[in-house]
Amino acid sequence: MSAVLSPTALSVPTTQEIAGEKKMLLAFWVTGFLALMVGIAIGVLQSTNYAGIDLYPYLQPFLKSYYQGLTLHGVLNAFVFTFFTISGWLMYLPARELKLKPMMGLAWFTYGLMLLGTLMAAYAMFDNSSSVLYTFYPPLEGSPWFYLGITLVVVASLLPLAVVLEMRARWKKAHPGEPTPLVTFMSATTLLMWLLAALGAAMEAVFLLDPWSLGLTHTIDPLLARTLFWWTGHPIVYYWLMPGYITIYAMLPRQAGGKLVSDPLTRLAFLLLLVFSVPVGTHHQYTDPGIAPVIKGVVTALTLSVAIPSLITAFTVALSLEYAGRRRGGKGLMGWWTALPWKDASVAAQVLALVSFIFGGAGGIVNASWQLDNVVHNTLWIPAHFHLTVGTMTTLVFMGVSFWLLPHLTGRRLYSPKLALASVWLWFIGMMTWGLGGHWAGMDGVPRRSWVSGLPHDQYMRLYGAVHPALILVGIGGVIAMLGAVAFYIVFFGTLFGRKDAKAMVAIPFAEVIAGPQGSIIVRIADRLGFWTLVTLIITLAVYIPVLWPMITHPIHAPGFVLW
Ligand code: HAS
Ligand code: HEM
Ligand code: CU
Repeated sequence: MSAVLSPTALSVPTTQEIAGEKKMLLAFWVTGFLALMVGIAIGVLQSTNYAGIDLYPYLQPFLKSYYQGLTLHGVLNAFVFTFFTISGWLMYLPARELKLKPMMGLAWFTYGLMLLGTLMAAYAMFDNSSSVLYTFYPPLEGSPWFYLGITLVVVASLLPLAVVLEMRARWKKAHPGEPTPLVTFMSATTLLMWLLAALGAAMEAVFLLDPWSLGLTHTIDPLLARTLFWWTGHPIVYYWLMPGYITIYAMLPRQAGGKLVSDPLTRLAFLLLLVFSVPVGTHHQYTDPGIAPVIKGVVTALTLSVAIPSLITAFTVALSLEYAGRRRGGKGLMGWWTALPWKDASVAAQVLALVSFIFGGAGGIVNASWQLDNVVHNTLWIPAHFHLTVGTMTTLVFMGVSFWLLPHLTGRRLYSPKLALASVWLWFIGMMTWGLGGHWAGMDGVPRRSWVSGLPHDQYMRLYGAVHPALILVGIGGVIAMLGAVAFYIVFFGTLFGRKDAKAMVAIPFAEVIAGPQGSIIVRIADRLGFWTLVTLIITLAVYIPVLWPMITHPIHAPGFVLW
């Protein structure tokens, strides 16, 4: 061990300082989950819509149209919930792992800026001036509050990178030659990936959307805007996934009663996610004109590569869980599976999220395959795919994390562990049912983003009667998941406002590893984060310059539309 602790380089935070850090994460976590609560309440209206039940006439004047609701649902769930929880999580965990004090001023500034941006965008969505959906494709035109608000949220989400890199640098100084501790490594790679990912949306916002919505420019280029959006819009899904993988790799094995099998393989998965996530955004544009077929072919291959780190994850995590189950006395081929601590709601949430992700990931591989995507693009298959990924793999994992994190942060006991467990199963069953119905209906051509229940009933049945059973499943699944959410929020608030209990103060369940980082070449290579960020930037530019060049040299000038 080469570590010579230099007291000037490392000052361990005091109990009082740790209490301040807990308050910081709690603020991020609670704000994120409040946004999710509103988002989920609207989600159920969308699943009943597909089942043929139109609830919007009863919601006047709060939600003027299906599309206002859908914009709120997408933005609050996919952006606000994720950005808040992830930002707090990725700053807090390295601080605890490294036993260092983060730059708290910057952490709170991140929170304030993100909140300001959220309030601006929320105002523009609630006043129905910006029902442009969460992809905000121009030439649909929302208000400047919306675009400026989203811009601030994205800028704020980049600041935690500085907080994490600063702590890592301080730690490295005191531990020369040692690899970055695992959770800090995972947090830093996630945020470095996100830095490169966010460049696309940042360019779209600053050069196209913000000046256009402010009236400084009068037309917009929809194709260029979409392309820049998807530069960010694909890798954002790994920004949602990787923070969940941190708990799956680094905590779940211990919660389940075992150990993580391999530290180097974990780092390899994160390194591959860093390098392959960013350059593949145009797989959302297989049907768009103006992008050369050869590029779409290259992007197909690159997209299939980005599934590899998740396949590594599937095997590494399954082995870690098997190890845990066998330690708990599980025998035979699958005895380890039933021996897992299924009564622990936090474990059940994460394992069930992994099960749903097998289907979410398989659907992703279908989408990635250029020809197959033509069958499912813009159908209900796509939302079904991402309710198993971000809607379950991210959301259910973070719900599960809440069950130990809230007691850890507040010193209050988890309110009703039984109800917590029920909420997990209801969410899983609900989402799997909606996922099944949505994939099925999508294959039969039911479009996404369609207010189908607004049609006269005979017309709805003429168009979609043949797939009505699938659409009923979408409706039923949505209602079951919403019941899960109700149970979850009772536990969430019950814990937040519950009684203090000294025994409730659980420690972060960092897992031990079987194969550690010592002597591993992968670990040594992966730790050169600056180098890998540069490699990723070069690959991204190599893919995007040929995509963007014809668009920049042949601009489109479209006027804006307001369709609502
Ligand atoms: Fe995706 C569209 C391709 C993963 C989210 N995706 C979307 C959209 C969203 C989204 C939001 O190529 C829609 C955007 C919109 O509104 O238009 N996606 C992929 C591929 C993957 C993938 C190849 N997606 C995700 C993740 C998301 C997400 C993760 C959020 C968190 N996706 C696409 C494509 C489109 C797309 C196209 C555009 C389609 C179109 O036409 O518009 C891969 O990363 C998936 C790899 C995953 C796996 C699964 C590994 C399994 C694991 C679980 C193991 C289980 C265990 C439990 C250990 C290969 C890790 C033990 C259990 C036992 C039984 C033993
Ligand atoms: C879209 C239902 C939770 C993110 C949809 C759609 C339905 C739905 C039916 C498709 C709407 C359409 O294409 O017309 C639900 C239900 C939920 C739920 C019933 C829970 C009870 C979530 C969660 C997330 C999420 C937890 C993410 C964290 C999204 C996004 C869209 C969407 C990003 C796409 C919006 C768009 O196309 O503009 N939801 N959802 N949903 N959902 Fe959910
Ligand atoms: Cu994608």
